Amino acid sequence: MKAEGINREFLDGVLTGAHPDVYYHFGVSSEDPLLEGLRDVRAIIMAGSGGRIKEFAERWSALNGGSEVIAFPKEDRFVTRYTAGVLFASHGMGMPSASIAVQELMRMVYFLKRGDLEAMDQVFWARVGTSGGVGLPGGTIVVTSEGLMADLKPYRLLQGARGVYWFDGTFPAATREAILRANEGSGLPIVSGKTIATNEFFLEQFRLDGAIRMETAESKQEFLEWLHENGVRNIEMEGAMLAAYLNSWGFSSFAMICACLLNRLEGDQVTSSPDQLHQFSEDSGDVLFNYLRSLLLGGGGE
Ligand code: R2B
Ligand code: URA
Repeated sequence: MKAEGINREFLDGVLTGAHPDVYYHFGVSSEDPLLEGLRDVRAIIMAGSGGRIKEFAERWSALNGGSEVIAFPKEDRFVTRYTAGVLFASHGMGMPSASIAVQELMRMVYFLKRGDLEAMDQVFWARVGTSGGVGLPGGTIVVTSEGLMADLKPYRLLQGARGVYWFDGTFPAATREAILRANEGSGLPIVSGKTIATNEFFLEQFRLDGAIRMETAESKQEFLEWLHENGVRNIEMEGAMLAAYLNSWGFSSFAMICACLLNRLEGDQVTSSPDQLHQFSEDSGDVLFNYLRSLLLGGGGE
């Protein structure tokens, strides 16, 4: 962990009881008795939609002998469940939404682990999601090596008129390799590579089917081929920020696992059938669960 990256000026006052921390978008605070049940958290799993979070929590509970599932009271922003050492939380779509979830969850981990950096570093983080494949067919699952923005530079934010805050979008190699190992023999189509996270589904992904169109068929193809030549294997909307923020605190174990819904070299619209989409989502969930089982349950079948 990197102590210097942590906002201790604010967070240590929460530990001493000088003031509470209100995780507003999750509808809980550090004074909420509900959080006492989460002290043993070992993994934080994020996904875009609340429905997926509920399914993941039920599945993990079943694998843990029907462990109690704790539901956070507020669900109008993010849906959150905790069971058997794993906190499952939705983050919505895009980096503005997901950054709120990630920052509040990081603060929560600091509180839950009482600022103990070693205990915090035992926590595994992952986002499981969907993406557009770059040269990969629908159904392929990408475990990200590095998260970048659409210009192949790392995540950054405006620092007022003074410049930009830069971040590091690398995903830890050891975690990625452990995920691949946990899935050996699963038959699932898994690759690893760089992922770009965009601020928009249409324009920054060079789609030609948005309400607004900025590119031609040629410039779109050129962009996607440039990405491919630079090792990018998929496009989504959160990964660059996720890695950036977790690296700021120096977490050593986090990953992103995304199913490709389509091959962007071949099209823009998501035309897979509901059954296919369901299968893609199941497969990326399986990749996560194969790893979670090996990490927290010592392997074993479902
Ligand atoms: C993947 O899918 C969503 C857009 O459809 C977005 O949250 C993402 O990263
Ligand atoms: N999510 C994205 O952000 N882009 C796609 O093409 C598919 C899913």
